[in-house]
Amino acid sequence: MKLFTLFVLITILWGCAQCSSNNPHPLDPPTRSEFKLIQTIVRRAYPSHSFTFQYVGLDEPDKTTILSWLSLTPQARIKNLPPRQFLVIARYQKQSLEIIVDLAAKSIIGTKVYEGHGYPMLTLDEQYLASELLLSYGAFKESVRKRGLNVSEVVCSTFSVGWFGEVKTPRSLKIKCYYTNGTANLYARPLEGISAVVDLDEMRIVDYTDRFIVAVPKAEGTEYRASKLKPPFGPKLNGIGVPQHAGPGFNVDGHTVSWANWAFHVGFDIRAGPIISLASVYDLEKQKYRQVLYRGFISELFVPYQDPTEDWYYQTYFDSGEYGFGQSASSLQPFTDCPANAVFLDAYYASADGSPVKIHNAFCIFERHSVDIMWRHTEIAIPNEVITEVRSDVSLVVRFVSTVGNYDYVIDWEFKPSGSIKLGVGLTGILEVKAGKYTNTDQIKEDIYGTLLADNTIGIYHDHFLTYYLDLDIDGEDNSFVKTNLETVRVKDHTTPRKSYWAVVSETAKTEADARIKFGVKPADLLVVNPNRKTKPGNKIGYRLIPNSVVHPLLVNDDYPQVRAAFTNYNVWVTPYNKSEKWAAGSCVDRSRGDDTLGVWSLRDREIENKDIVLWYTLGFHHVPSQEDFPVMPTLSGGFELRPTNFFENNPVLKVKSPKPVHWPNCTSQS
Ligand SMILES: *[C@@H]1O[C@H](CO)[C@@H](O)[C@H](O)[C@H]1NC(C)=O
Ligand SMILES: *[C@@H]1O[C@H](CO)[C@@H](O)[C@H](O)[C@H]1NC(C)=O
Ligand SMILES: *[C@@H]1O[C@H](CO)[C@@H](O)[C@H](O)[C@H]1NC(C)=O
Ligand SMILES: *[C@@H]1O[C@H](CO)[C@@H](O)[C@H](O)[C@H]1NC(C)=O
Ligand SMILES: [Cu+2]
Repeated sequence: MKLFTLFVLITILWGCAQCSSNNPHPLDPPTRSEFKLIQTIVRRAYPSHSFTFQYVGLDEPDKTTILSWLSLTPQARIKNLPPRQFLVIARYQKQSLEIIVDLAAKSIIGTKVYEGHGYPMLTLDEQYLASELLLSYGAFKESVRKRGLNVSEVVCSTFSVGWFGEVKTPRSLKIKCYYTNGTANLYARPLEGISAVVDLDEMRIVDYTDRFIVAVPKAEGTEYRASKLKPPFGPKLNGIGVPQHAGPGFNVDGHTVSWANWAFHVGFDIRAGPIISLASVYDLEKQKYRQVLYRGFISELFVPYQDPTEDWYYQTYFDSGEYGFGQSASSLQPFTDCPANAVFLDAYYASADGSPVKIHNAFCIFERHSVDIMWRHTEIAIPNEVITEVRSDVSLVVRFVSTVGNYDYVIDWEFKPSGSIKLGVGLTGILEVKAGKYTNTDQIKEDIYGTLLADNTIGIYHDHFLTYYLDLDIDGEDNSFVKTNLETVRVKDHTTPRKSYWAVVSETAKTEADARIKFGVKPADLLVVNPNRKTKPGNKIGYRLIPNSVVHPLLVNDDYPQVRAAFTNYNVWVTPYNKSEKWAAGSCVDRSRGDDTLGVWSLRDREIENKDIVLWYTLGFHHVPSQEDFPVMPTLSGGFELRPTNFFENNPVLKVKSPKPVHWPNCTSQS
């Protein structure tokens, strides 16, 4: 496959040449040199070693500033870049500080002590330090010895502790440990019965108990590394490549991507991960780009486990607010995570001491030749003629993978020439399991809160909720949210034999209360429309939400984790745009009490009609583990679609210029 390899290389080189840009964008994430400057400025004010950077991110300019900057000519944009300001959230002297740094002024322009409940995101550094503490802790070494194990084969992990009504909530983490001997699948071999609590501000163990012993599950059958697995191997799969002789069909200028009829900006945040901004689609008829999405990102991921016993009840994670979904990014692997025709982008975040850390290949961008049909029709009714018109679909995907401990989340933003944006979520990785005494379901007479997956191995039931922040600006900021319910109507005059039909009953949400939606049995179309713009036939132009993985939380509303995750109580919420309402679980989520969530803000019941509004959408999965999920889980996919609805005057891909057939170069496969 020599020839093929050659033009893949050309593709990759071409891609990288586009990665650096002289056209900075006000929504660009902090660069490596900006991180260094922020570090220097903040360190000057706080030279103490006990000062830690928990979060550093762009404090993005106001929307009006961005929109007026966008209206400038490209030359004027360079000269008039809005001031680069950044938010630093720090821990210092047992307080959480919110510091605003202005780079033009080379100084701190605001400092606030956070007075609310909860703590900022955990740094990787402090999690690592905390996880190491037990290994030299006498009582723990004794516990390991008692279990007949060797402490040199033990690794530990840190777990957020949540909030369960405590009045005092010191900043702390729980530690769980695993046995690695004979496997890389450490999550499969937990040391059950031991619990330890670390005070993070003091970085010491403040509680340790060893209550019971259960043998660690065996290593056999837990391995997932190809190099360690034993024959037989299979199924055998055939390879395929996508030759793109002319390189990718998209352009990446810094963080701005343009492709086919789309243009958008790809940002990165240590907490949110990918942020897509200013997505606009070219309208062939109007001969201009039209605004669709001002800003979209995953605001929070809530993962509550369903085992209420002592060692597990607290496991109710907020993967964004506690762990940092961006900080947990994995470097994407060419040819497997992303196809041969992908272009990669790196990302940076600040470590606990403020230094920039690079995540190599944090994003990949590629054209997906899905072999799906964009549209088609065969007409045989016309005499002496058969008409067949088919267009094959191609889309552009921005992919990102976040590995939060045991789980891997594959996040796709897919842009389609038809104007749709499809948001994909894939769950894979390794289950969190509990060690038990059982080897067969026949032996089980109690609730084990999970599925027996293998000898002594219980996959605990849990959920994954992902809450998306979607600031849609359909042809401008002032939008409305419209519910169109489909209602069954009984026919009253009996002029035909039909007894019923369904009709569309539309309702525009006036305030936030009208826009809290739980998907149920009743079908409804949910639209964000621009009530000030209509199509020629008079329909309001809009985009609609097509849900796919719909679930509702099953915990009671007054259970502590659910109070903290009240934003999952509805699948859809709409709020008026407010720059400071970004994080559905609140600004400081670790040990939060649920008093700063989307659920609380929405109680103000603000007006949302013909206003700049934000749509919040929660998708989810109830995960009842099955044996196929062990020892590593085949990807479980979900997602949703934002689809133009009376946005265009007609099919926007009617006149699409389809890709020409590309013939495979003459080469013989060696495999
Ligand atoms: C524990 O593991 C270490 C390193 O693998 C080894 O040197 C040591 O002999 C082991 N101890 C026991 C008691 O097996
Ligand atoms: C490690 O695993 C091997 C077999 O995989 C076993 O023979 C050995 O005793 C184990 N060592 C410890 C310290 O658990
Ligand atoms: C914006 O949101 C914050 C947090 O909910 C709130 O304190 C503030 O009053 C809001 N601003 C406006 C103008 O509503
Ligand atoms: C590829 O192979 C075909 C059939 O063997 C041959 O006719 C053609 O000339 C070859 N093309 C190139 C570029 O080598
Ligand atoms: Cu799961």
